[in-house]
Amino acid sequence: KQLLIATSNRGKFCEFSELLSNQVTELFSLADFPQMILPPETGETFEENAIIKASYAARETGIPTIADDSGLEVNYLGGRPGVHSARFAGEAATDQENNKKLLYELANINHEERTARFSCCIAFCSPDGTCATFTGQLAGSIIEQPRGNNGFGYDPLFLVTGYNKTLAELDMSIKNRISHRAEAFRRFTNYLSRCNN
Ligand code: ITT
Repeated sequence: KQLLIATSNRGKFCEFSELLSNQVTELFSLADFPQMILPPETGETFEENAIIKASYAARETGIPTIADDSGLEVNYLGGRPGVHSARFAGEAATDQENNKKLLYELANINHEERTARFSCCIAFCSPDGTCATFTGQLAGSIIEQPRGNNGFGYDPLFLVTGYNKTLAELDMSIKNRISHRAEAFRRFTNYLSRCNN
């Protein structure tokens, strides 16, 4: 079985490799197809964008593909940055710049009003264009100073509900049990095992 993980985000790719580590799958990444450029993410939902990425890559390569569209939804900000999480502070923004903008937008907002969630949608598409999607969420809140060095993106600012730690303070093995991406991935593997039986 072959599977392409269509993401140019290294943090996501590491998490998927770990999640897929005990599957008997020949894994491909976008590095195996350097000439391919994913289309712009013009969708308004995580699901639309995940399908845009996965269906394009599957059709171009002939390999069944998963793509992940994910982001942070902050209640006080009406769900922003949402689908714009990767580019919150601008087109080529770094994780640090995005985190800085988030702290700026939440300056002087008290702890109870800083609730947020991570959302993930994984699209699994075949070269013939058929797709299935799987979602996951993780509840938490945004702290005032970054904490921890693991993970990527907004992890250092995201205090996980029920843990006294940010996602960047948790080991990848724990993040990969509880995260939005892990939940969507579990639903994807359940689907695969139903299809194969
Ligand atoms: P690809 O489209 O190539 O997969 P991307 O980073 O552009 O990479 P998205 O458009 O889905 O992907 O944006 C997701 C952004 O949401 C990501 O860049 C982070 O800022 C944030 N994000 C998603 N999952 C996260 C996680 O587990 N931890 C921290 N931040 C996360």
